[in-house]
Amino acid sequence: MKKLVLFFTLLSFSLLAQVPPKPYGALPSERQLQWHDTEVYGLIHFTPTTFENKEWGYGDADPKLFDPKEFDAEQIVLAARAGGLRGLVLVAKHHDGFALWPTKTTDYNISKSPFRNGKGDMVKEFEQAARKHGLKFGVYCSPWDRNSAAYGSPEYVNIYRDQLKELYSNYGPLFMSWHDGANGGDGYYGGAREKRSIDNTTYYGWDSTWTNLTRKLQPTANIFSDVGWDVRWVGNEKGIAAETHWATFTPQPPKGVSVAVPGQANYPESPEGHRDGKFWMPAECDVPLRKGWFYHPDEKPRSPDELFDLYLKSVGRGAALDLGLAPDTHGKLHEDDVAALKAFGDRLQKTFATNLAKSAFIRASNVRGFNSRYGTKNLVDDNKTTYWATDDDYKTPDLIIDMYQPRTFDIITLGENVRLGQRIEAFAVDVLEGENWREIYKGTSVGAKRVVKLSTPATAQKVRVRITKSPVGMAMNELGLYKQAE
Ligand code: FUL
Ligand code: CA
Repeated sequence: MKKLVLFFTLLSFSLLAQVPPKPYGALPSERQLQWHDTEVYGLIHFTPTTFENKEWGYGDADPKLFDPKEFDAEQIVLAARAGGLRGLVLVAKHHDGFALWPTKTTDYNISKSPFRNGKGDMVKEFEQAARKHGLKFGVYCSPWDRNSAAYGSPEYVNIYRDQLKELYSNYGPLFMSWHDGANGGDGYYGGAREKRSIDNTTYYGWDSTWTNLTRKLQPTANIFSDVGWDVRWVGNEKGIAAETHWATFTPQPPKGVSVAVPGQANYPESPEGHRDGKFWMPAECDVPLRKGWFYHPDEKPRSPDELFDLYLKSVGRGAALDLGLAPDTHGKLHEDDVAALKAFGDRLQKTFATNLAKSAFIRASNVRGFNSRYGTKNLVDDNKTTYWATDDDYKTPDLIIDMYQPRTFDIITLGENVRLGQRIEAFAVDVLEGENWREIYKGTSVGAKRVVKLSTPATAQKVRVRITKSPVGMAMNELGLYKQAE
């Protein structure tokens, strides 16, 4: 009898150890998980506005102006790839209303330009070049249209939806459908040259557009706007998320409005998001490589140092970096931009080439059910689906990383298996000096990825990571110690 009890006790114990941790809070969809893996991508602005040297085209530029004689989608895609970018979102139509594809919805499109003798489709060229070189592809189609005579009327909303339909139907699976929040003002409007304002809480009917078109025709496309649905705007165009970044968010409608709609988000809360927010809606940090979104000859690209810093403040906070790329009037990226991207990409690659934790012995204060399936080896196997987990009631564990000899590092990466939600609220890192642990960093949220940069490099044989606050047990899939490359 006693033996039987022991047998069943052991059996239930080992079965329990097989059970994965319960998910916590709002969870990402499969499409959002794919987006998290993209990390750094680009946003391309190129229309007649480039040839006018403006930031916002008025909508009256002669299509004949659009004549990029040396246009080369592959040159742009390869420069982006060298920069470590894994996707490209093309502005297929900006506020000026000029469509880069031969659309049936408006005459104001690429077929009226000298580009490829009016036979060109730039969306197609970008799409094919991106896919050829392994980058994901997405589109931005501006709802505000300063060319359209119909802008402001219900008819225009149908035109806009037909434009999306074309973009969703002819360019393969998209990873993003990007929707900006610029909402009316003055423009050409078919020659009326006047100011038109719309009520952005009702005019575009986003709910129906996204439900009936985007989700149906492009189920893989992450819908981006200042209030999601899949990815939220970070609330600034500096490319920076808050140091504490929650991937969860509850878009708050402004005072007097009952629903949160694009262009109406409560921006001050966007960089940080909401702990225990209702939806998984991580931030995208968008920022142009130069000063403007469009190419201007007198501006310069950001330095590799600045770009690396932006990476730390976006991807390194569990968000993503969307870098604006601006082809010049030849139809290529300027050589300065190509060089800046290459230096940034090299810096990323060299910095993250050697994870010092990989050849270390990592001891956890707790492993779920003593089960090696949840062991610490999962932290350094470059596989996001495997993870170190703790018992449910073990919420503040620590990890000791023994590198067998003193090593110098200044970057620490942590990652959570976000399929099980965003769990960690605070953590700290120590190094062993003689007999004593010295704290070298204290941080908050982790999420899909956390990249900590120490202000001064640390040298130690043993490093300790302490989870200091979490409502549930751990599910961590990544741990890294690196030395930043110069
Ligand atoms: C904004 C636009 O007004 C800018 O021109 C640019 O396209 C930026 C990415 O989005 O809403
Ligand atoms: Ca792993």
